[in-house]
Amino acid sequence: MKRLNNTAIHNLSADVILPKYSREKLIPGIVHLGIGAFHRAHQAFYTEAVLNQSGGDWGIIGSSLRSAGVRDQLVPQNCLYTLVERSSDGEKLQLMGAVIDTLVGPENPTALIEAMAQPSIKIISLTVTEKGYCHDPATGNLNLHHPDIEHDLQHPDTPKSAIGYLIAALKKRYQLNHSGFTIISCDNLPNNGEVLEKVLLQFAEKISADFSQWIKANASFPCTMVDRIVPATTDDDRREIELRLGLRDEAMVVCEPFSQWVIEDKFATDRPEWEKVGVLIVKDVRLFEKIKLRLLNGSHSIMAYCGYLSGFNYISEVMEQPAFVKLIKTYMAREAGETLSAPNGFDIEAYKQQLRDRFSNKSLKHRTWQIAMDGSQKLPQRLLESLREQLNSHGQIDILCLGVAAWIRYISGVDEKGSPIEVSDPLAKELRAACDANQGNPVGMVNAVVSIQKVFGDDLINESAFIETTSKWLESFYAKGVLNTVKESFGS
Ligand code: CS2
Repeated sequence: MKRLNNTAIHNLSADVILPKYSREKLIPGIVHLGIGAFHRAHQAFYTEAVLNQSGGDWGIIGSSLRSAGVRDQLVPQNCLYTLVERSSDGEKLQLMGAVIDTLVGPENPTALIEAMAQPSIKIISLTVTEKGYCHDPATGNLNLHHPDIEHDLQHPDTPKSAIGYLIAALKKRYQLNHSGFTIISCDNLPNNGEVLEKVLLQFAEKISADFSQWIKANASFPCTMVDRIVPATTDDDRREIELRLGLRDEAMVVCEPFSQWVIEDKFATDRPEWEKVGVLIVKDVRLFEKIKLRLLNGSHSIMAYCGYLSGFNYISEVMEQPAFVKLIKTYMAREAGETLSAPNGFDIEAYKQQLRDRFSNKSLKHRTWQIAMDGSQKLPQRLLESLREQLNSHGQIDILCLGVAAWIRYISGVDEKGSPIEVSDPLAKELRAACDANQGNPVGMVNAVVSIQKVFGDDLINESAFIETTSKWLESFYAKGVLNTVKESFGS
C-alpha cells in the first residue's frame, strides 16, 4: 500500500480534513521534546488549528530523546499524519501538517541542540513524562544521582535527559546572548513550569551562578494543564485507517474528541494565537491543574491498578463494572473532591460526570497497563497530596488508601492468577524487593513500600490511619481479590 506523503495526499478520501494553509511557508518556531502520540494529538493539534484559522508560519520541529521510532514513521511521510478522533458517534479524521521535521537526540545530539538554540525558535515544549524531569517526586529537587543527570553533567554536549538538552541549548543561547525563550512543560505534574525551572536552575548552578541567573532573567516557564486521552496507537488502528485513507499512515494517532489546554500567561516570547482556538491563557493554572490531576489522573490510576488486577485490559471495561463506577464516583465526590475548589464559573459536578463519560468511551482502547506505568512518579501528585490534605483536615482517606494498596499489589509483580506482571517503573526493582521481603505479610509490605521516601516523603510512614487502612485493603486484595473486595464495599 502507498505511503501517506506530500504528493499522495491528493488521493485522500473526501472525509479527511486537510491543512488549509501552505506548509512550505512554515518556519521552525517551536521545538518539542518527546514527540509521542500525546504531543501529536494535543499541542500540535492546537498549533494546527491556529494555522488553519489564522495562517501564520509557526512550524514545529519534533524530537525524540530515546528511539528513532516516531521519526521513522513521520519523516518518510513528510511529517504528515492523521489524527483520528473516536467516540460512540464515529470517527473524525484530520490530516496534520504543523510538524515539519523530526530529530532523534541520540543519533545527533548537536543537531538537536543547535535546532533548539537557533534564534527563530521561540518556544520549547516538552512531553517527557513525569520521570523525564529527573527529580525527586517527593521534594521536587533535581536528582543529582540520576544516571542521566550524572552523565549530562560530565558530557554536556551529548546529553541524554531533556534537562541536559535544555541546559545545552540555553548555554548556547547564553553564550551568543540570544534572548531567552519560553519553555512549556506539558506533563502531568502540579506546577509543572516551576518544577522544570527548579531542576534547570539547580543543574545550571553546577555550571555557573551567572548562567543560572541568565536563565532566570531570560527564560519563562509557564505552568500548564494539558488534557486529552490518547491511547498508544495499535497495528489494528493502522490497518483500519489504511482502509479508510487508501494510504498507509505509520504515524497516525487516535484520541478522544475532548481536549483542553490551560496555560499560565507568562511568555517571554511571541507565541501562536492559541487562545483563538480554545486554549485558555490564564493568570493562575493551579486550580485547573489540581482538579485535573486529582479527578482525572487520580481516578485513572485507581482504575488502572484495580482494573488490571481484576483482569480488565481497557479503562472502558473497568467502567462497565457498577462497583468500580461507584468506587470512582465516591472517590471524586469525597476524597479527591473534598480537597478541591473550582475556578469561578467552572462547574465541577458537570466536569466529574463528563470524566466518567470520557472513561466509558468504548471506541478508545486505553489500556490499564499503559496508565499503570511509572506509578512511583505519578502517585505523589495523583493520590498522596490529597491524602496529606485529608489527613490534615480529618477528612476521609478510605479510597486514597485503596488506590495505594492496589498499586502495591500491582508492583509486587505477580497477578491474581499467579502470572508475572510486566511492571514498568524507574523504581520497579526497589519496589519489587520491598514486596518480596514481606511475602505473605501485607502489613509488612505496606510498611516497607511506604518507607521509600522518594515516593512517600518522610511523613506518611508515621500516619497510622493511612498505614492501617492501606494494610486492611491489601490484606483483603490477597484474601478475596480486588474485584470482590471492591464489590463487597461498593457493590450496589
Ligand atoms: C493517564 C494520562 O497514562 C496516564 O497516566 O492518566 O496519560 C491521561 O490519559 C492524560 O493525562 C489525559 O489528559
